[in-house]
Amino acid sequence: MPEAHPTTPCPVRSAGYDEAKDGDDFMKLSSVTVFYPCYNDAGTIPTMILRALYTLPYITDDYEVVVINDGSQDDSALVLDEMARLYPDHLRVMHRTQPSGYGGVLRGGFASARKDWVFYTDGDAQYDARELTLLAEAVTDNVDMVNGYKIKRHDPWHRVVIGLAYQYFVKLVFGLVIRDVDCDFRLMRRTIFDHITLESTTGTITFELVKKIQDAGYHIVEVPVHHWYRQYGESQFFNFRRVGKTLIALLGWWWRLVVRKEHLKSPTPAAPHVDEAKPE
Ligand SMILES: Nc1nc2c(ncn2[C@@H]2O[C@H](COP(=O)(O)OP(=O)(O)O)[C@@H](O)[C@H]2O)c(=O)[nH]1
Ligand SMILES: [Mg+2]
Repeated sequence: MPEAHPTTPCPVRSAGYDEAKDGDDFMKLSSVTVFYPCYNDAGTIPTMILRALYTLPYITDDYEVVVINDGSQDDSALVLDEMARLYPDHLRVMHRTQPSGYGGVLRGGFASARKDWVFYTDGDAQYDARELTLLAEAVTDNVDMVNGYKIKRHDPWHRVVIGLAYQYFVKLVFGLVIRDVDCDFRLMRRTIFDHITLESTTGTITFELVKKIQDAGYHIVEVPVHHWYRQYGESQFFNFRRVGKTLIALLGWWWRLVVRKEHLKSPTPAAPHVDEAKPE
């Protein structure tokens, strides 16, 4: 019997949820964009949105939720339009008629974020959006990114084994310092995206993102998060065709990021800054 999502008590309540609201030492974040990519996630995306909407006030007073639907074939479009009608003040939904892939959608989400911090996780609810409070609690003045790592992966056993091999392989190939590059549960300063340029249109975006952020010298911290079995739909990523394509793409990225270090050669765009008073 697969281990289901927790029901009660809410895991976040006992692990930071109330403290985030009441604790003396928790500093709310200035503003946060929660972003979800959605591809055939109609069965889970409303819960993901609702959990973001009622978790966010504990960690910030200024927030938005953004969802990009990448041409889903299920009823995600209908469900999302209804959610946007119900929450016009805090939810923005975009529909892509020309699918741009997982990487393309993440890049779109980062580009459209309007707040100081950007959090994203997948729309399939394998992560618990309420645990965003745990990431927020790890933020200090000199932290630029808080990355989750899976306490335990809840996927079919062969997927767990291959996932572990992939995780260590990618870490080794790219010299990554974080333990779980495959954990799509991340909170980042939005200004990071003024300095790094992402190109992936596929799942390779995860290691491209982490490698470029690491090499740009940003301070990354990690916190443990839960990971649950899929409750709706099927894993889209895990099939031989996609895994094969990812491995080939990985070689190309190794050449570009590790051998040629292209991302370190191109000049970094200057940081946007508040206009300084000019001498008359
Ligand atoms: N745009 C786009 N998003 C995808 C595609 N495949 C998966 N996704 C998104 O990526 C998320 C994670 O995919 P999933 O198949 O669960 O990957 P896994 O968690 O690694 O097994 C899903 O919730 C989808 O929103 C795709 O082909 N295109
Ligand atoms: Mg998944």
